[in-house]
Amino acid sequence: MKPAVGLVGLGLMGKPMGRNLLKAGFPLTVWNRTASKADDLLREGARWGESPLAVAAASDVVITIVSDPPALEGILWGANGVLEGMRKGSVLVDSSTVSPELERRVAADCAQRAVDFLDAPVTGGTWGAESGDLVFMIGGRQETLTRVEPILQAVGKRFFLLGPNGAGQTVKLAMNMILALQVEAFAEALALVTGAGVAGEKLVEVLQSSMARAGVLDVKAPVILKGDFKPSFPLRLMHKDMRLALELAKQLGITLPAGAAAFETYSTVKAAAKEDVDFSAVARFWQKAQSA
Ligand code: NA7
Repeated sequence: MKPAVGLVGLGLMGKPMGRNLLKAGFPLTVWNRTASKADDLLREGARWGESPLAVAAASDVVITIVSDPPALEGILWGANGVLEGMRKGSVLVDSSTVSPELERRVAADCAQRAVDFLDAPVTGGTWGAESGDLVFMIGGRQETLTRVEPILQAVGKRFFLLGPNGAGQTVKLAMNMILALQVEAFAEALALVTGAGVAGEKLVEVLQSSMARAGVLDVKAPVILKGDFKPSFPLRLMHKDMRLALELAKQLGITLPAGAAAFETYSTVKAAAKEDVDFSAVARFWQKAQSA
């Protein structure tokens, strides 16, 4: 019989992950703060857990994927939280992007309860979540990964075990800093080229045929050229990840000058945004500068 899986957090990433777990035939219990976001999955065969605790109590393996550190602390340690409900010998997999330090606290609490824990943030965006092609960056023990890999195979294709708990988040924060800088670099170059009277499409054509090509720009360059910033990877989440990366650098006594400068730009665009936008909306910074 397939292990019972619990899923807490049905946002842009969590919901398609839930759908793929159901398609792969895992018995699935779900909880989300906004209950209506579970409706589709319940129709597709998931069971509703009355609380994060109830989800954990019904599951052999619990996956959590919520926005940020306060959200994760709330669902784990708040009233009727996940940790209180975890069975001895079960596994908690957290795929939220949070700080490595928070994940080490989660790991310590799990160890007290004889629960195994992996920090396992993902990359691949909503496309990867929908197609089941997410890439996992994992901190924890190999034997724990071996136990849960058949489940994670339903939502992801590559699983990188990077070190002890916290290592998954460390690499994830570094990865998102690279993505933020690549998109920002493109937005600056676009301002330069279009400001000089050359079409942005020409830049993209050359860029993506050159050594400077970036996979993320296959997706983000077209939306930037169209000015269509419907959130796929929301700016508020990228901003949170850059903040966490800079905080980690500070704790380590490392300076990240390009990251810090990009964070200023993302912060300005985020403060000016009236709606939830994609992180590629950072290009608005230069669009505004040019039209001023
Ligand atoms: P979304 O689409 O913003 O979804 C965020 C999820 O987190 C969603 O289920 C939220 O519930 C939940 N959330 C947010 N705050 C809370 C609190 N305080 N308590 C309980 N649940 C909460 O994000 P994504 O799915 O794109 O990303 C999820 C993570 O993966 C994030 O760390 C990314 O950086 C990577 P809601 O539906 O709003 O009630």
